[in-house]
Amino acid sequence: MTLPLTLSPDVAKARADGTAIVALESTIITHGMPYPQNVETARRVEAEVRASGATPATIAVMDGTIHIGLTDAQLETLAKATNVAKLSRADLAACLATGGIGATTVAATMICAHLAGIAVFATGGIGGVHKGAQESFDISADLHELAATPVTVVAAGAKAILDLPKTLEVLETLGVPVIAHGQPAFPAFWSRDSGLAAPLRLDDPAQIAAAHAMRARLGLPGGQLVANPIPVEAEIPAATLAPLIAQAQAEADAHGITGKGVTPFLLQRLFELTEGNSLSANIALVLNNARVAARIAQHLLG
Ligand code: PSU
Ligand code: MN
Repeated sequence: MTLPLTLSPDVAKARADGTAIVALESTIITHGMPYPQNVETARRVEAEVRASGATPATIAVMDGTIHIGLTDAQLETLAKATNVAKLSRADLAACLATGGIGATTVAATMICAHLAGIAVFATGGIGGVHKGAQESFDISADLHELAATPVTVVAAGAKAILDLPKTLEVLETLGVPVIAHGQPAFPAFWSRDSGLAAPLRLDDPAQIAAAHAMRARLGLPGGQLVANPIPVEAEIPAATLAPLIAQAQAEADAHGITGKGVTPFLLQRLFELTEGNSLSANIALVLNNARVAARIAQHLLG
C-alpha cells in the first residue's frame, strides 16, 4: 500500500535536491484567521520560508490525499471554503477515506510532515490545556503529538487563551522539550513574556537541530517545542489582553462552546475585541517563526 501523499512540484524538487523543507499547517488558515487575511498571510509565510533558504510545504487534505505543499490555486480554494474540517490525529484517516476537505492542526500537520520525511514545522501557537480544564478536560491533542512524533515545532509558545502553567506541566509530564529561543521566559503568543520560565533555552538554530538529532539517536520518540517570542514591535502587552481573554472565555462558557469549536471561537472574539490587533500580532509572530524554522531545517541537513 502506498501512502496517500502528494508532493507539490516545489516540494518534490527540494526533496530530490536534498535541500531544507519547512512544514506549515492549514488550520491557522481555515479556522484561525478571516478571509482574505488568511490566504495573504499563508503566502507571506511561504515567501518568508523561501527568503530564509528553505522550501515551504503547507499541508492539507483534499481529494483523498495529503497534500505536502499547495499550489496557489489550492491555497485560495482552502482559504475561501466554508466546509473545511479541522483535522487532528483522530480525524485524519476518516477525512482521507471519505474524500473530504480538511485543514491540519499542529497535531495532524506533525503526523503528515513526519510521513513525508519533514522534521521541522512552523506555526503560530500550539494548542494546550484550556482554562477550566479541570472541569472540561479540554486538553489539545497537540501536546500528545509532540510526545509521539519526531517533528520540531516552532511556535510563539501556546496561545494565551490557554492555561499556560498547566500546559507547561503537561508538556513536562509527557517528556516534551520546551525550548525558549532568545530569552529565558516562555512566551505567551501575542506577548513576549508569560511570566513563566521556559524549562530550556537554546538561542542557536544549529544547537536546536543537534538536540533534535540527538533525541533520534537516543531512541526517544516525540519532537520538540521551540518557543520563539513575538518580535518586540508587534507584541500586545499581556495586561491589555488579560481582561479581553477573560471576556471571550466567559462568552464561550455561556454559549456552551466545546471541543473543536473552542479555539476558533476564542481567536475570533479576540480579533473583534482587539479591533484586529490580535490578527496583526498573529501574522508578525508566524513570519518570525517561519524564519527560525528555516534555519533549523538547514542545520538538520548536516
Ligand atoms: N495557532 C494559531 N491559530 C490557530 C491554531 C494555532 O495561531 O488557529 C490552531 C492550530 O491548528 C492548533 C489548533 O493545532 O488551533 C488547536 O486546536 P485545539 O485547541 O482544538 O486542539
Ligand atoms: Mn480542545
